[in-house]
Amino acid sequence: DRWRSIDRFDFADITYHRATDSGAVRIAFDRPAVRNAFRPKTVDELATALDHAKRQTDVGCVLLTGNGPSPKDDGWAFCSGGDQSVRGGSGYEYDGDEGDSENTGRLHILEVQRAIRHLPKPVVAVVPGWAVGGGHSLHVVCDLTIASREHAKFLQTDPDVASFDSGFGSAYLAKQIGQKKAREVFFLGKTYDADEAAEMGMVNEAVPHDELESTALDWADRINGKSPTAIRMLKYGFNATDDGMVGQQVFAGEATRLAYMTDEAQEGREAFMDGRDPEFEDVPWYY
Ligand code: 1HA
Repeated sequence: DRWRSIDRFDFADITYHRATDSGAVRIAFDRPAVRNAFRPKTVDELATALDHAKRQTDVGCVLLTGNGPSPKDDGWAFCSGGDQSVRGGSGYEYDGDEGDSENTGRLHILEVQRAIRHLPKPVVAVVPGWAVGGGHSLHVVCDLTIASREHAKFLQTDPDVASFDSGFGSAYLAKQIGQKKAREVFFLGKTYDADEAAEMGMVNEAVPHDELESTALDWADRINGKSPTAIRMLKYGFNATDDGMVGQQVFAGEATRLAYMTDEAQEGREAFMDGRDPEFEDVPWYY
């Protein structure tokens, strides 16, 4: 088998695997009976797994997918968005003692979107079935999307259930497929298959269902063969133009990291520690 389970977290709503022979991890929604809808606990687990994946310096790619098929009807899903059965007056609510003591409704899938956006390595949405509502928006924010030709279906139901992702889910989607198409996705709520979604530009490739996971792993292998610094700077460069000052901050942070690796930076630090003036005379003013 090409995957081993990462068991240390004891997740209930997701599964988390590490590739046995490459720097890829696989995070999967594991609520197939409800088309992999997320409840607050699911979102917490997703955030934990993404944070762990971020910190693995030998992991260069995250695959985000949905387990299936459903035990009820064999249906496949990536994710059907927020679990409507736990939606309360101000967001999605924990069902027990977990989470906040006040149990205010949560919309923290948006924090996960930002985690994906800022993750210093590509995240690939691997879509085996339905990508709907907040699940659709998650695939949109991922760096790449690969989808099952037979089973993947893309649908925006947000306005049907009186919800709206006016951030990445719609505005960033418009950057991918154009304004008219993005407004069609939200205002008409049509369902698109994988080939149509690829034609529109929100899916990179539609592949036979049987080859979905192996192709995704091949993509992860390709990414892992490239320069980590170059991939990271490219991802943040792609983001920066749409992310305002935060995009600049993230990109600049990586520039700072590179600068810290120079003799010049070492001299700055050492001079301070030695209590003397820094000697930058030998540093060229590059042009
Ligand atoms: O927009 C946001 C946000 C915006 C800003 C900030 C935060 C946000 C957070 C979340 C969201 C949203 O995600 S809003 C959009 C919520 N999602 C939906 O409106 C999708 C609802 N589901 C469907 O439209 C359909 O179920 C489906 C197109 C995904 C699949 O249809 P299908 O194949 O006909 O299956 P279906 O029979 O409808 O569903 C299978 C089972 O899964 C059903 O349960 P059962 O009758 O077997 O007991 C169904 O109720 C359940 N299910 C599916 N989706 C959800 C769900 N249960 C709870 N929540 C769901 N989202």
